[in-house]
Amino acid sequence: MKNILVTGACGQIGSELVEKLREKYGNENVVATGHKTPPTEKMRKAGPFEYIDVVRKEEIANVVKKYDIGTIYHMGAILSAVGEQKPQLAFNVNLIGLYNVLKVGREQKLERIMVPSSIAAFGPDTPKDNTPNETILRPTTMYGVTKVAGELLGDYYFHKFGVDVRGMRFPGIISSETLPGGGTTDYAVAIYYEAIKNKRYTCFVREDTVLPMMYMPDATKALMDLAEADVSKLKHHCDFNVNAMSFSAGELAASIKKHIPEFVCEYKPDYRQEIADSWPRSLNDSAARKEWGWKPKYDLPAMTKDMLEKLSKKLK
Ligand code: AKB
Repeated sequence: MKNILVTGACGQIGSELVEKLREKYGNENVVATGHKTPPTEKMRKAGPFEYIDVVRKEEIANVVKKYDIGTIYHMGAILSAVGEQKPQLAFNVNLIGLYNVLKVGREQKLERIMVPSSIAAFGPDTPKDNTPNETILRPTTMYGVTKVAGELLGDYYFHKFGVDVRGMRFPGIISSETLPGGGTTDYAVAIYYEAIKNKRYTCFVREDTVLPMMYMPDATKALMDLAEADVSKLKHHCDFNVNAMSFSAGELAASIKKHIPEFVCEYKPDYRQEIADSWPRSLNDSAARKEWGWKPKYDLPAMTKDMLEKLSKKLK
């Protein structure tokens, strides 16, 4: 088997994905790459690390050649909230960056490219509950626009050039290891940190805002399972809905309060409310379940218990 490269390896999903991939395929066989954020001591010591800017195609091409890469997990991206403030940056990183990865994939005949999409591919006209896999894709954020275009580009490369590109539409991802940066669903991570540190949190979306979410162990498993799925069973490629749990900000606060009774959450919606309101509340993921056996493990109570245990130790 050829080696694996992860872009965005110092980001929220990338950092945990690198660990899981190294556990499974061996430390030396998984090359972590980042743009500006330096890797943790642990990541750098465990295996190879390189800096690349995905906007520069030759930087990706050189690292792919140097390490005899067969699979890229392309996790480097600008998220929704930052994307609204810096649309040109989001366009460059998310779209030009992806296009470069796909071009390198074609030129160097990579075995597989994994590219996450997002619930941000949907928009205010999309059905909000049990959102079908095939539905209206009219996002109202730059991030969402790049995600729809990314899904289409990936499918185009699969059908036109035979590059095996795969991906799923991730909901908000919650993890105890690395903080997300610049997303609309970041409140669902910050709330746990603040509950432990200060017993208070001011949430930037309304109490009744319901969004789909997923715990990180399910997210890394989804990526690795889809990467290993039998291609002959896949009817979809870059646009699988994956559902895990849905809850309102108020329900999230209540689940924390069960463990920390003195915890108080206030709600002061800001510009991110409009973004959250444009996204679905839950997804129909029957295609992912049928085509590659997707099945999440964590619900809200199980996630809250695990998050609070892990963060209490970490923040001691
Ligand atoms: C964001 O909030 O921008 C991301 C996402 C849902 O893709 N977490």
